[in-house]
Amino acid sequence: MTVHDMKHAASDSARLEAVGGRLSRVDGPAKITGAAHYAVEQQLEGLTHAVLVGATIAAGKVTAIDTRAADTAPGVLAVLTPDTIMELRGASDWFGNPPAQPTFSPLVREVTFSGQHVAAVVAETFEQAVAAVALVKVWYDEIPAIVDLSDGKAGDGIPIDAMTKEWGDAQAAFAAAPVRICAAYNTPREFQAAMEPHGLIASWEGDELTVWEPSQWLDGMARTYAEWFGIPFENVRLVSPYIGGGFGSKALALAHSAVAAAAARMLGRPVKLVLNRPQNFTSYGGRAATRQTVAIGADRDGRIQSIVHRGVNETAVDGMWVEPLGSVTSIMYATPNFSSKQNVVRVNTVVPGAKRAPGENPSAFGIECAIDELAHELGIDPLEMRLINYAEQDPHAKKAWSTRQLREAFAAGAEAFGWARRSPQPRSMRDGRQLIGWGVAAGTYPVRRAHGEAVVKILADGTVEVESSSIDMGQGTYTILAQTAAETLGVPVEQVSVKLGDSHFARAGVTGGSRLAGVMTGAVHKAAGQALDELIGLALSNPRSPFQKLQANTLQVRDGRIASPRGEGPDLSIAELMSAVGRDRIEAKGDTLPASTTPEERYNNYTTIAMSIPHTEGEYSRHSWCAHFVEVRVDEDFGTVRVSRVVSALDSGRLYNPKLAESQWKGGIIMGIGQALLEEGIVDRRHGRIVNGNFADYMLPTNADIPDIQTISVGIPDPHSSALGGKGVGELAIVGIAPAIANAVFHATGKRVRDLPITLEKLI
Ligand code: MCN
Ligand code: MOS
Repeated sequence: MTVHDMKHAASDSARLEAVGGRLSRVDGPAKITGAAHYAVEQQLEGLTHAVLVGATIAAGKVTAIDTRAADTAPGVLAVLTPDTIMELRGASDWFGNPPAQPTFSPLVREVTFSGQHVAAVVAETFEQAVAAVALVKVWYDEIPAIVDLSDGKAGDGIPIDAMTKEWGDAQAAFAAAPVRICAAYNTPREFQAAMEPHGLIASWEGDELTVWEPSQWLDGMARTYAEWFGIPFENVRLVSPYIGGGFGSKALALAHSAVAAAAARMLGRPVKLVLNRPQNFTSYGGRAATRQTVAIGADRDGRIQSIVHRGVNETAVDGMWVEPLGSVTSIMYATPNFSSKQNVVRVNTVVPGAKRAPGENPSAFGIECAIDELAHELGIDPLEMRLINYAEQDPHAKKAWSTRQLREAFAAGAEAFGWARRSPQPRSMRDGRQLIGWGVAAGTYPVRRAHGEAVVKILADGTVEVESSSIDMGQGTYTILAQTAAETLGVPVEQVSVKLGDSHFARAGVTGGSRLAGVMTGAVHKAAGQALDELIGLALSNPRSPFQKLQANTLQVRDGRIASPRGEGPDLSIAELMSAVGRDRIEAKGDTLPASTTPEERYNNYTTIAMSIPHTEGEYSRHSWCAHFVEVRVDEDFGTVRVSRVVSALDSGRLYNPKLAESQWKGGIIMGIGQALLEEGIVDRRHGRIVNGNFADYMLPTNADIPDIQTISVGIPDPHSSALGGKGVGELAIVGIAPAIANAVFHATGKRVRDLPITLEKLI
């Protein structure tokens, strides 16, 4: 090693622990060695096992349930039905709105979707419960169901007026435009498909409930459990130290959670209930199927005159999910005239839910394919087309962007990809039997902001603990919060331990909408700053402190040692100082809420999303941005599509940890490749069953499907988006990747596939 290398290595390792350093995941070793215990791996004395019985019809009534054989099967403790399970109180929704019904049964008599829970068996062992479930007989009175969006009976659906966005006169301007395109784009029902299935262990002691459950929102879910059972919020403890993926599906306490908690209450023993893989496709909602039409009118130079957009998504018969399809459409390009409206159609499904970038993801599929179609129509390069219509401000909110490095993203991505060498005509690039296609698309995700709270403790031995009820489902929360505390306090990162995933820690809001990193680095920075002030104050003023005689104004902590900034006087480790002044800990609780916040507002801030701060609040419109460049190779004879290269340039503002941000972006791109080419929930038209509800038939990308992916960060610190200048990372990169692939497939083949996934039969 040369001196230069050594210096380089030293400064690299110094940078690692700072915010912005490429520190590897601090939770990595625990996961690899198996030391990390996931929620349902808890070993509890007297643990019992519950297994659910799902409805085999999509609509109708349960007319009878025969539990006799199951009741007497070995090990069975209870067979629960709508008649025997305890009723629970209705709980408020995630906005904090009061419940629609005062009470409900977690097992249903009225069936509104296939797989809905109608009964459950609790037994001493899991195997006994599974065996007894097979003995439960259920009779139904089946009525016709509307199984999906394509069902003729579904009609046009219900308008969601709150989604309407309009300015100018879009219809007239479209009619008058010299160049027009109009097309329909469809996305199927898709699932989050997290590796770790949903499940929980519920355990009661008196009126206190402990739930070990993978969760993206401990405080929100604890509120729901408290309301279901009519017990104080403080009586519920949710524990979720590690999560094997959530992708939006683990933010709410669900019907199966209610069954397990009710069963545990009734039996007086802890109950474990884990959904099997097929149940993971029916017990909570994936991404709703969507249909959109996008009409764009432009002049002959490619300048957009009007966009008319209509969208519809499926929702449930007894629950409302709106997948905002106009979200990207309304902000990506400058247009003087715009109209976007959205409907929902009720179908017999579990209520759809959030899947990574709900709204933005399918929205981008519509507008980013449509802009490509317009470019082709006009003979303009699709990248040039996007620059011609670049929105210099938010066209909908009419506000300045806080930061928008999208032009930089287009430039950096095009350069790294070699876009200039693209031959414009479809089917004009090939390699033997393979048609080669190059496509581009943009993506965006709003900066969702909220308030957070954190506790930072400096202990007697100089180590630091950070506590928060926020979570890490693989994004890197443990790591970036360790970096934030280490940098703020001036201690080595190995001295910091981060504790997450316990609702009795300092409260945090939902981990959704890619907000947690911005919220929690801000809260930890604040709490650690308070702890540091207290430490320095103690060193300066405590009579037993060796610094007291120094008469200094301030001190600094570096590498875990405290000294005067000019280097005069003593130089102590934090542990030595703590021992000198006789303190065993310094503890600071920091939050980012205004001091005037009432306790009730504080509670609502963490247990509902009602107090989230709009991304267009004040003077600015805040979003992350990205540009994806994709190469596909299509076998001319077989129509098989392989993505052979992806280059994405992304603006997430300042990165707290580029290594982890890149990993997040790549994860999003990989999910986007799955969405473009593989993923589709297939519904049986007779009984509304998800027929491919397993990991063999619901196709997901594997390593062999994934090419080299290059990500380039083009972000700059954005002071309007978060305390430390970062914007959202987690969902950004899944936005725009499917249309980039669809556009590349068009370039390769001359065939425009507007229905995802792009499977071979649609190409030949
Ligand atoms: N990060 C960064 N610089 C920033 C912002 C973030 O380096 N300016 C990095 C950090 O490592 C941070 C991570 O990116 O931990 C994600 O930060 P953020 O964008 O704030 O997203 P959240 O922490 O709120 O995570 C939720 C987000 C969502 S909403 C979904 S859905 C999703 C996602 O993250 N689900 C995931 N990424 C996932 N990754 C994994 N492995 N598993 C999931 O279920
Ligand atoms: Mo993410 S879908 O907002 O949890």
